[in-house]
Amino acid sequence: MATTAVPIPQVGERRWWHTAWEWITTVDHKRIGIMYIVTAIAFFVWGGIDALLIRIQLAQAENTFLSPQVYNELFTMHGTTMVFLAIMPLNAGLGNFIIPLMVGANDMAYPRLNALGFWLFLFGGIFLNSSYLIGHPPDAGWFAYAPLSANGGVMPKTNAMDFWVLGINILGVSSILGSINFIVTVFNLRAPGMKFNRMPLFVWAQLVVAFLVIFSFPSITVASVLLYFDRNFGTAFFLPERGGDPMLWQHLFWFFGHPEVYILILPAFGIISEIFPVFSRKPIFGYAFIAYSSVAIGFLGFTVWAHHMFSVGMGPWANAAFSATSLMISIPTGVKIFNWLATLWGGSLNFKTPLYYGVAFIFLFVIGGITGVMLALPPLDYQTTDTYFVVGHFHYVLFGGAIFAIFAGFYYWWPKMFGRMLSERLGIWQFWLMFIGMNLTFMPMHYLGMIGMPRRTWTYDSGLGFEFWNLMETIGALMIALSVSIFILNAILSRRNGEIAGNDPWDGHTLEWATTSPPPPHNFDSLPVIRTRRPVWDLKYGEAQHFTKPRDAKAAGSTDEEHTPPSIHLPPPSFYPIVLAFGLTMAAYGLLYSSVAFGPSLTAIIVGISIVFVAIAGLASEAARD
Ligand code: HEM
Ligand SMILES: [Cu+2]
Repeated sequence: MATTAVPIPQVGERRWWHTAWEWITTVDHKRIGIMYIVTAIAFFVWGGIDALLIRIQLAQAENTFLSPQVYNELFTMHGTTMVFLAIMPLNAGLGNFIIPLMVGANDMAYPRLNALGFWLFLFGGIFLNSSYLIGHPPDAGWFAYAPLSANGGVMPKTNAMDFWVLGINILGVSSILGSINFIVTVFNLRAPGMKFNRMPLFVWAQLVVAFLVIFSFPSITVASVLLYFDRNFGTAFFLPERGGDPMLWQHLFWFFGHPEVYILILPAFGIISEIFPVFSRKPIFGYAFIAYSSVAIGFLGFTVWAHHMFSVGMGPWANAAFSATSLMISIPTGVKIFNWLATLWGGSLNFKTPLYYGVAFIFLFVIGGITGVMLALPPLDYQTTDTYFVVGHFHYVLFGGAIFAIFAGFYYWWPKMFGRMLSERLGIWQFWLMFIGMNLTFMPMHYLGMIGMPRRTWTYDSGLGFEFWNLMETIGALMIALSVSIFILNAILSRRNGEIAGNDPWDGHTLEWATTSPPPPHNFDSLPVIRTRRPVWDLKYGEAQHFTKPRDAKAAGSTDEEHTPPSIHLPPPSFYPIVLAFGLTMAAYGLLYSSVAFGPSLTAIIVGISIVFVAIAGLASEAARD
């Protein structure tokens, strides 16, 4: 069995298909991480185009730019794309690249499972979006409320929501596999000396997220399979006219849906907890409180789901109980905010792009958190549910929270991933455009919601006082689009001729800064001794000192002297993960058309599942040779 990676052909004889084949069969967590991130950025742009179309439609009263049906499709695909194809895989991509480096491992625990997770994500995303070309895009919202989604005689029957059901399940398998991998990696592959209470806070956050995925996704899997049965096999789980109960859908969906919002935001908390200490040149304040409050949020996150259902008539006792648990979540969240502020307090702040995004994150996330607490009060929720107030709330947490932290993470880790810096100048431009654009887009939504503008309707009458702020929101959305374009430009320019980063451009604390940028396939030649939470800082300054003058970044922590690479066992590349993902997706297409063309569908299902089994056998036999 191979002990190092496949020999890389000499530069002259490399063809593009060599490179493509290497990426298709790669099991290296760093390449998989990059593929996750690049794919997710593409979907982020796609979901952003959906949003721009929605905003153009709403820019004026009584606009007819989009039809009601297309409007429904766009807001459904926008939400589904942003949640499942943008933020989740962006977090998974950063986690994939950074976690093994942070814990001092050579790779993830199950490298081929890792590749499978990526290919399932890519194919699941293509599957969902192929609905534009060969069917009808899902149109019942990202929450797919029954009975609407079950076609209970309300809508003409199309396969739109079957695309949603099957796509979500492919993506669910991907997320669960990825989470198992994160958990095993963090439990088993930490470097000697890295106890749990020395583990970086980003790793803590991702660990909690992995558990949330494993415990919450089964709920949506069950719900969506039952929905598929209602839609295709005449069952009656959610259809009242057949004796079913649409509230059952809401319970099952939100039992997944609320933990899901923490799946989206906890990695952001982790990113901020890494960036603040480095850019204030201090240890993190309240390490244990930040780590354990993530765990507390994870637990409490499973007790609040029905705060999305206050107005469906659960009764005062249930509403009171779910209101109380929801309010409790603000305690561990507030604990984090105070610790972050205390980390910045008195620090010697190094105001670079990651810190800009980080500080903005605090500001915006607190606004979203406060409107969340407001919505957790049933009397206020009665007034504002299904209005734009709610849309304002969740965009402050998702855009101001998750997306701002992800951009902070990009500017922070990009040099590690690609060996070159992103431009500070373009970064600051991008930041201000995004910050102003984001507030211009989402702040007026609170006001519009308060004066009665409903969400999920394709247009509004003139003379209700909605016109001015809707137009401003559309202008804000265009600013965000410009800002994202600047980021993409920045990324391309950095690849071409960005400043060479060096191993440790930010004077970092954690292990990823102890290796080269980008790291070699086996990650580390040697690891520093881990006696504290800041092993790389200790290496540079000794354990006692907390404040020192910033040193010349280029000279920092260089471990890249000439050496012969040690013989480290690296897993061989494998073709089977992509084959397995392909087979499963083919079976999903079969299930999609089972009610219109039974014969061909059955064939696709049988062939698809057979491919899955062949791939599993292939993976198993590879392991035997290993
Ligand atoms: C203090 C913490 C929070 C509380 C108490 C809270 C409370 C609520 C409540 C009561 C609703 C339902 C409003 C309605 O539909 O009438 C809601 C909606 C929502 N929240 Fe939060 N929230 C909190 C934090 C978050 C975070 C951190 C995120 C995401 C990162 C988030 C994302 C959402 C989303 C996406 C919705 C809308 C779901 C939909 O209808 O499609 N919330 N929140
Ligand atoms: Cu919730």
